[in-house]
Amino acid sequence: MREEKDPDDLETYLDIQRVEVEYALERAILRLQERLPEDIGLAIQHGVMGGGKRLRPVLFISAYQACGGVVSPATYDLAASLELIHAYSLMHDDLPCMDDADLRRGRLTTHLEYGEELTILAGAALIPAAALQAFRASVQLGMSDDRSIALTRTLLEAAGAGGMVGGQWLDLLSEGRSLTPEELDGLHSRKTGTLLAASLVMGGLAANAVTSALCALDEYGRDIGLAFQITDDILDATQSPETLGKNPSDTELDKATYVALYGIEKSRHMALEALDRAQRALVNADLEAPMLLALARFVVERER
Ligand code: GRG
Repeated sequence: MREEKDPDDLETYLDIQRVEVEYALERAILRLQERLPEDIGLAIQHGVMGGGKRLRPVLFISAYQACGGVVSPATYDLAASLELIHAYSLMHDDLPCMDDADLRRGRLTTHLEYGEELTILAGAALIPAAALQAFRASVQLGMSDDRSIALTRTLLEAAGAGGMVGGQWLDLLSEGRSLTPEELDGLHSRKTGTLLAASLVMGGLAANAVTSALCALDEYGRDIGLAFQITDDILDATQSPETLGKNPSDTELDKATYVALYGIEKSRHMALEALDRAQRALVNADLEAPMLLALARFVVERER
């Protein structure tokens, strides 16, 4: 007898959402490849399609559904805009002038396959492509001009100076230095937390959610961002390259991490506290979001 899968089960939900996100990513890459030389197109394909948890688009879709949205291909195009930004950040983060990484998601990094010049161009092409895709898909979904602009702005602000790029700059400055707890939180809330929180808020905006729901999603996003980063530091300190799909690098690069500042046990405890706060933010706002509750737990229980 064929085993029926329970669609409310997180694993099944993740599988289903990832397939749709990957279709949307393929559509986005094809659009880019039509306008770019073949070699840059291949570098883009390598950086975007090489596996990955697809956490940001899945968070977007879960928030969208929790706020009453009904998914369509345009919803996944919107969700995929987050992954385009995420993919560029990993491609550039792995470059020799940044973290100088040779493995990502169990494969050689994009610059080792296609060279630094093509990787820089491919990553750069993804940034405006993501913004255009977010705006175009918002219009396709019938969102008002105000909401479409707010959604695109949320994406770009999270990716920019006040978010991911600013956090990366702080990260580079922190190499070889010890940071205060406040400095460490500030660095990671910008580098990792803003894009995760933006994924949730964008999902709410796309579903026309009320302000109180948007605030709860933002709060949830910031706390799972913190839980995600602490877990990332724990995994870097405890897991093998085979499990991680990349070489652990925090010690080698002398990075300021939660593990370095607090140790493994305290870090685990802090991740669980952030998970608890994230879940309570949704419950307090009366947002019925079983998948978001489960995803918060997934963020701290993942093995890669
Ligand atoms: C402009 C040259 C230049 C560089 C900027 C913006 C930037 C490079 C880097 C951002 C820093 C960064 C890579 C943040 C994300 C850190 C992080 C925890 C990545 C791992 O995310 P996962 O676990 O990865 O979601 P998967 O592989 O599952 O997609």
